Amino acid sequence: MKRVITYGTFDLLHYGHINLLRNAKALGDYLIVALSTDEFNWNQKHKKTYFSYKQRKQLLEAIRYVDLVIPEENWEQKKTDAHKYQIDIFTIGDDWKGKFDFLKKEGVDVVYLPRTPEISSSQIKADLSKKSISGKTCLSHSDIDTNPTD
Ligand code: C2G
Repeated sequence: MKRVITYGTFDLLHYGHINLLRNAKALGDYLIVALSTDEFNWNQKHKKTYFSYKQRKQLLEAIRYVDLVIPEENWEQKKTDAHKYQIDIFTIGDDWKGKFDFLKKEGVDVVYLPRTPEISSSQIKADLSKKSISGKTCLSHSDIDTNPTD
């Protein structure tokens, strides 16, 4: 059984995250998601999430591709996680390309998956605050002129 792990905040879950999780699961048979805790997000990633760790964990556990959700509490745990969970493949979006190649030395394959370009949690927050300021009726994401090369 091929065991895959990926890491992230997964706030305001969207189809870019789902694409990543589907592609990650397709690399093996069992997918572990190491989900950034609220403390790690705030203190190390300087991200203020909309949903708490508990809420983000609940959402991820409802996704058919996800087999186990564990906490990501620091940048350094990846090496120990690889051994603790007997990981065969580490994967993450290619916005991190090259950053985690050191895991190859632990006998782990490292795969950078294509990121879905036009969507992000911060983009969602920006669009929503723009609309609330303009007082316009709520548009869907597809109504918003997103330049796919952004
Ligand atoms: N992602 C994606 N497409 C998007 C947005 C995100 O493929 N449009 C991917 C990211 O590349 C990442 C995962 O979805 O693999 C989670 O993204 P984030 O929640 O933004 O996580 P990040 O801040 O990249 O945290 O130790 C690693 C970090 O915890 C990664």
